[in-house]
Amino acid sequence: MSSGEGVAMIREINFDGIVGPTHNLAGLSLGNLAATRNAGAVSRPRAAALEGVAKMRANLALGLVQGVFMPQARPALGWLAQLATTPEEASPALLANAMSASAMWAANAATVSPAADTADGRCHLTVANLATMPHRSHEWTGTLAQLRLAFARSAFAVHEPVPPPFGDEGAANHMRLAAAHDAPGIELFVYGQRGGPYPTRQHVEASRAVARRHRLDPARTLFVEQAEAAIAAGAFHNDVVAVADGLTLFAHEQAFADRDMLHDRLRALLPEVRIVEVPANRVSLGDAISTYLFNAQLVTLPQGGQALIVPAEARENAAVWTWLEEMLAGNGPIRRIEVVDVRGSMANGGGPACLRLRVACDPATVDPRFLVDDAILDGIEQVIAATWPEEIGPDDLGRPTLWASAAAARRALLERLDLAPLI
Ligand code: SUG
Repeated sequence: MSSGEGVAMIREINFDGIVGPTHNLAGLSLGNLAATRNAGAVSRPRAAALEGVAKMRANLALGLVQGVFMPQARPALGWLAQLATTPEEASPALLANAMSASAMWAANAATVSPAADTADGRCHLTVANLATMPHRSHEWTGTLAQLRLAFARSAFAVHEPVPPPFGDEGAANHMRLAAAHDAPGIELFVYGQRGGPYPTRQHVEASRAVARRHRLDPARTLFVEQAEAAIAAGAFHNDVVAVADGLTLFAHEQAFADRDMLHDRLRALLPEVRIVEVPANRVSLGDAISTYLFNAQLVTLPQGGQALIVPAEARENAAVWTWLEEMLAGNGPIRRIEVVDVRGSMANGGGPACLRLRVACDPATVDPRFLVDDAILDGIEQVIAATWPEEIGPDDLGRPTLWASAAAARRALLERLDLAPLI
């Protein structure tokens, strides 16, 4: 698709969700071990949001194209109204579900199929219904409004969520392998069938519906079952145990229910695929999940070669870091490791890859208000530093003063970025 005259320049844009002013640790996600472990602790929304901005700056410094998504209005008044209640009258449990800043994890905003994979040559996005977790089930309306604004041009098709009960958690359960962002790829949809004691959040029928909507070539689309052991160990999304970019699949040995079949099918469809697998006897599923080794941003650098952007927790674990150093010393496709500190988000089980949605498209076709450079990030940083709450404890969630200050902080950011239509 061309943005006008001339040839379209397809780049991968990482859209990061800005950590919202109500970021808190209510422990709402069963099966997300970090979130459960930190339930009831005091959060630091301002520090967490500034960490997110620093991560975006690090991406820009690598020469990547960077975008942003805005926090959503919280408490979620419309959702509470549908439940015939208000922030003042809702039970503490319901109110916590209306106060979550979980829209920051943009990897769960939508599933994206670039134009090169779709029958009509448009880039398709299906907003995720996030139906499994109550606190996430009301995100989609705000997300849809935002995506319709950011991707309004005819180069894109933005779809409403697939209907519940078929849970869909978006790009966190989707991977793409291709020689280039503008070359036809293989799309992998990872779904859960069993999760031990935990819910499976991605239903295969949702994945199949997304693939049909996006008009993908069935011959180049794979539906892959996630391993029950991985979900039971805390991999509530596939992107906690696997990530793909270009021709590289980086995954834990125990990520998939039938690893051998997946490897065979991939090699048959894409002989040049590079499978970088971390064996369980080097890094256990437990270590992989507690460090978020695989919740890394695997990116192709403009000068060529791939970099893996890992959370600081990966450097602090001897087994994980030793494995990464050995990988770098070898002859694999990943030539560089970058470390970012997103501890505030990690406390809720959201690593570097959770915070971003990848969209491969011509940046000229995106609403420019959603694209950032260092100067725009300076402005975002100023608003966060001046208006985001410093701390939120469990008792604060019910305070009208917090609802008012969070609303004012969000409004200040939207006005700063000329995004008042989203208010
Ligand atoms: O859905 N945490 C999120 C983390 C999402 C991570 N995203 C990806 N893996 N792509 C979740 O479990 C915790 C919020 C709370 O408990 O308040 C939370 O929703």
